[in-house]
Amino acid sequence: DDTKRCKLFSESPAERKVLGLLEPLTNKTFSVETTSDKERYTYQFQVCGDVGKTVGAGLVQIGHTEKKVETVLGLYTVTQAIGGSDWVMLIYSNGTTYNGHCSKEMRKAIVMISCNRGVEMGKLEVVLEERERDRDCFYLFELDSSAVCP
Ligand code: M6D
Repeated sequence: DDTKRCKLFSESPAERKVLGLLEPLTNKTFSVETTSDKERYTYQFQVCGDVGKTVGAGLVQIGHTEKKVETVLGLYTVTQAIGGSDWVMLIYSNGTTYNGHCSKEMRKAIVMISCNRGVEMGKLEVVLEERERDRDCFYLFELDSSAVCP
């Protein structure tokens, strides 16, 4: 079970079970490019696996400038998994710190995985980045998968 590579922020059997649902989604890099012409980024995501250059990074943001700056949005070594009847919310914390937002806290990524019986692994979508607040900022993503269906 490759979801065991995820380290839970606070280990519990119930949370482990939720995380285990995501096993069919492991060992695949999900990529999405944002099309806003002001700031264009590519996002890469894995369930409990490495993306980008930083060991432990489960979700990264890569800039489309010459330098291809890579920002860690969250580590799978600092995971939380919350499950409902037909969805799982996967949270990776301890990403690269902000310089001018969110009291310079570390970035955090939330991936909302929703039941869709029609797709084993859907497309990763960027929902938003919440950064106009003092604390608890986050990047939000969505993904459809039959893996979390009841
Ligand atoms: C950029 C991107 C944006 C983020 C911004 C924050 O590189 O990661 O998603 O909102 O950085 O800028 P500061 O200056 O707060 O680090």
